[in-house]
Amino acid sequence: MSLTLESVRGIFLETQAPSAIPDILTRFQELNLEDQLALLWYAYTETGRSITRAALGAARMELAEGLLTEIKQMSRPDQTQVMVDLARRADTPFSRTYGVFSVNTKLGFWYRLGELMAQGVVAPIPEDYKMTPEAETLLNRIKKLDGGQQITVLRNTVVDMGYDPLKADNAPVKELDPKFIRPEPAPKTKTLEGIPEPAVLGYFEAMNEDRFETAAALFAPEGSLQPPFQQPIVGREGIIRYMREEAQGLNMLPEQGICEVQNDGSKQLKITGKVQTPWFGVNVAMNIAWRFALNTQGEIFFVAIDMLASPEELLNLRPSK
Ligand code: ECH
Repeated sequence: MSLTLESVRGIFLETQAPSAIPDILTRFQELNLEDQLALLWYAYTETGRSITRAALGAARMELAEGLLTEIKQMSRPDQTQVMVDLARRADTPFSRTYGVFSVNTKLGFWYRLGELMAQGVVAPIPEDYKMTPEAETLLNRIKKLDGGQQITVLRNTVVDMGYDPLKADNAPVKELDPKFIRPEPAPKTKTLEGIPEPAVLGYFEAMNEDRFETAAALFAPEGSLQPPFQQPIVGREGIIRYMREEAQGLNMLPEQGICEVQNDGSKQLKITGKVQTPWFGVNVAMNIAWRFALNTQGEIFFVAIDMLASPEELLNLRPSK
C-alpha cells in the first residue's frame, strides 16, 4: 500500500499530550484589542526571556525601521491606534506594509517597538489600564507554560498581525531575509541510538547548517513537512521556501528516538530533542518531537514538528499499553 498524507499524519500522535497553545491563541483572539496588546506586553516583559540581538541580522530591519520612524513622529493616541490596527488586522496602509513582512522582520519590528515603549518614546500601556478577568486568566495560563511554549505564543500572535492581501492566495512572494550569520558554529549531529536512517540524520545535519536545498532533497517529491500548529507544506519547492523564512539559524539537538518498520517496508520514526531559535539562543530550549514517515526508498514522505508540553514528554516515545 502506498503512503498517503492522511495515513501518516497521525503517527505516534497518541504518545503526545495535546498542546495548550491552540486554545490559548483562540482565547487571545477573543480578548478586546487593548487587552491583547497589554497581555503581550506583560507576557513579554514578565516571562523574563531575553532576545538575542544577533537575530535581528536575519530580519529586513531597514523595512521595519521605516515604520518605526513613522510611529515615532505620531501623537501618542495615533501610536496606540497603529498598534490596535495591527492587532485587529485592519486594512490600513501601515497594516498592509507590516502584513507582507517576513516572520523575522515582524518579530524585529515588535522587538524595536518594545524598546521604544520601554524608553517612553512610544505610548506605553496607559496608566489607568485595568486588565479584564479574561485577560488575567489567560496571562496566568501563559505564565505556567515553559519557555519554549511562551515564545511560541508570542511569535504566533505577532505573525498573525497586520493585513496581508496575498495571504488568501497561499503564495505570498516575499523578499528573502538576509542570511543569518551564526554567532556559534552549528551543532554537529551525533549518531542517534537506534536511528540508522541516513535521511533523518542527514536532515538534522543539513538543517543545522542552513542547507535547505540539501534537506529538501531528502524528501520524496510529494513529501511534506508539517510545522507546529500548521497544515503540511507539500513538495520540495514549498518546503525550501518555508525553511528559508522560518528555519535560519535554528539549532536542532535531537536526543533520542525510535524507528518502527512497517509491513510494506516503509518506516515510522519518532525523535525527540531540543531546538533553539536564534531569537533566544541558549536562553530557551524548546522541547520538540519530529514524527517521520519514510517511504520504501528511504525518502522522507512526511515529517511533523511538534512542540511538546513538558520535558517529561521527551521520553514518551511509545504509547502506554
Ligand atoms: C510588545 C507589546 C505590544 C505587543 C507586542 C510586543 C512585542 C513582542 C515581541 C515578541 C517577540 C517574540 C519572539 C518570538 C520568537 C519565537 C520563536 C520560536 C521559534 C520556533 C521554531 C521552531 C522550529 C521548528 C522547525 C523545525 C524543523 O525541523 C523544520 C523547520 C521548523 C512587548 C512591544 C507584540 C518583541 C522573538 C517559537 C519550533 C524544528 C518547522 C521551522
